[in-house]
Amino acid sequence: MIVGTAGHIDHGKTALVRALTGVDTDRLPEEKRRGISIELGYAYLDVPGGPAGERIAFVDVPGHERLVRTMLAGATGIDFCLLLIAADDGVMPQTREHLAIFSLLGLARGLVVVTKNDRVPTARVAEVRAQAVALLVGTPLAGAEVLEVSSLTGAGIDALRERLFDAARATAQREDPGLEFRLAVDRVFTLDGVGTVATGTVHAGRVTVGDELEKAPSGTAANARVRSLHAQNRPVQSARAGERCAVAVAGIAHDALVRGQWLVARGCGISTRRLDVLLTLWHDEEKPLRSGTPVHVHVGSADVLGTVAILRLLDQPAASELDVPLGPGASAWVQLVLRTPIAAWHGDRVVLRDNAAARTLAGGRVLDPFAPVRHRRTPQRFDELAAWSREDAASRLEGLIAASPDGVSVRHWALAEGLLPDRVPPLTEGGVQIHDAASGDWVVGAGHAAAVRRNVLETLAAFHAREPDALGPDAARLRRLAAPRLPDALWRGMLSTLREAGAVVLRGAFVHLPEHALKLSASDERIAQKILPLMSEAGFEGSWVRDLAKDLHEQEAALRTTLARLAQSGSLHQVVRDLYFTQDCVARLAGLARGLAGDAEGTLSAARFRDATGLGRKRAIQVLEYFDRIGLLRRVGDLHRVRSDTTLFEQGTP
Ligand SMILES: Nc1nc2c(ncn2[C@@H]2O[C@H](COP(=O)(O)OP(=O)(O)O)[C@@H](O)[C@H]2O)c(=O)[nH]1
Ligand SMILES: [Mg+2]
Repeated sequence: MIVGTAGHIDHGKTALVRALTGVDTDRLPEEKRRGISIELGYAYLDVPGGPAGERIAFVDVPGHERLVRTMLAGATGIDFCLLLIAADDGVMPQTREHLAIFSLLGLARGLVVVTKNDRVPTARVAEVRAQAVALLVGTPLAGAEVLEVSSLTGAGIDALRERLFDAARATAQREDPGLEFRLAVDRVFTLDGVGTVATGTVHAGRVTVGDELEKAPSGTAANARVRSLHAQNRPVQSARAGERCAVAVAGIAHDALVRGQWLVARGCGISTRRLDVLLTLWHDEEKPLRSGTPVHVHVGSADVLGTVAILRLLDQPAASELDVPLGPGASAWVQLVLRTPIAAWHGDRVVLRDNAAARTLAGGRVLDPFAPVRHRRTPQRFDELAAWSREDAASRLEGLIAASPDGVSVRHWALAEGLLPDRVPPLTEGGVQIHDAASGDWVVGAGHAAAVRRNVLETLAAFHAREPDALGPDAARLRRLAAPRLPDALWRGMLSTLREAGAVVLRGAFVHLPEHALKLSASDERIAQKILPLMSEAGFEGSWVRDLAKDLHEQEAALRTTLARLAQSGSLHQVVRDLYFTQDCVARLAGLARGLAGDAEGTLSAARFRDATGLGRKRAIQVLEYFDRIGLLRRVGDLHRVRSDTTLFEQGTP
């Protein structure tokens, strides 16, 4: 269990930790000289009779109003708070502010301790006690026990220690929700012979010596291996959520890691600049909070600047207009838009302070760390946020699948939760699951998948009715018509599911309903029989209508009509006017283009294509432009890329 102190400067926080543990947490020379705490201090206490080795960690925070930022870096992740009030002074500004912070962090476990009771008459202690009880009203700590102590005489210290032991025993029995490891870094230093050491609170999961970790926010991907560990100030093989931990890491220089960053299980690092959170404005705050307000955002041990965008006030169903402010004590879904990227996960606590870092305004918890830039106030998005608000992970995923017509990326969701994608709970609700090599698993709810299928089939039917002489739209066009917002991987998956089920037919670039087949006349068939061998001989060069007419002794105009029909039926391709290629030849050219554009460079120039095919420059360009037109390639400046959404000429596609 981690216990945090709270309270105004000079109210005896450091003295109390010393009385409880024997440790003076004011270690810095400046702290000694000025007699105040500047940095976070740590002390530990063994719990008798608890599970083997159970220990309490104390995080002693500075009380100075200028040091609330430091206080916050130590406050997130604690389990239990000791709110101190000196009997002589009574309630003071940072008593209120620290209480606000712990309340906004959602902390409901704690005690009030009236200190320095050796200094005042009993009547005064009773007065301060009454002040404390009144102060807690309306906070999660309302009704918490109030104890009286003197760190000078030791009165009341044993009783307080016993209370803490009881709380620690209860904490140790809590269940592990199965999240991956993450530690909010609050200090980094180097030790001779050990290297880089980062200390912080383990917010989730477990870590063991030898584990592979990474730094978050990710970006400058720095990988690390755990050399050795201390948990609650003792060398250990393994540490877990709710412990103060020092991790010696190999692979990260000490200056590459700072307070505010995280060490996380390999594969769990994220980086985000938009958080959708459930936010509550502190009930004692005088002014309402408006969209556009610049704020300090505290998450984990990080403090970054950002702005608030109110998405929707809660408990006020009608009010979703943009300019309705959040009143004191009220809650809302808001988006925090950050100036610098941070790492944050679902469920993480957030505290907002004003722009000048002088006042604590609001607090809440992260719903979705990958908040969208657009469509952030739509009914669908509100359904998603309602799903994110559910109690357990499996039910959140189910809710998201139900709320998202365009499917859910399981990898993305798992990252947001702080899970590895392969640890995702089994899905109970039926849905279409699609695996994509690049982006992992996707799920579309059964109802939404059926709607996409219906849409594709109806779009095709309408297309055939409108253009009976065309084979069908190409796959890229069909997607724009039928499912424009569906992610690439899902579109490809849905289309091949439809093909495998025989609901649609793919021919080269084109998609059509199985019952829609172009009728070729007997003379078309006869001509087709004769031209195919000639065209195969022509290979990558293609065949001109005029030359074919000459070779076959056919009328050029009649042959032109026949070839156009054969192209519509998908057995030939007209690359430029009057120049035709066989399906087989185009498939081979497409294979080359895919191969070349899929290599290290990722793009394809006309020159490389010319060299690979042996074509002249002009023809090579014509073929590439044809591939752009039918949606296999996309032109980027002078180069071409394979479109990520295309299924054209993939292996196994006719
Ligand atoms: N008489 C008396 N003095 C105390 C007590 N607790 C702390 N002090 C004194 O109050 C001053 C501030 O204490 P400190 O623990 O540094 O306060 P902090 O700023 O809240 O950490 C020090 O001079 C302490 O010796 C107490 O219970 N009784
Ligand atoms: Mg102190």
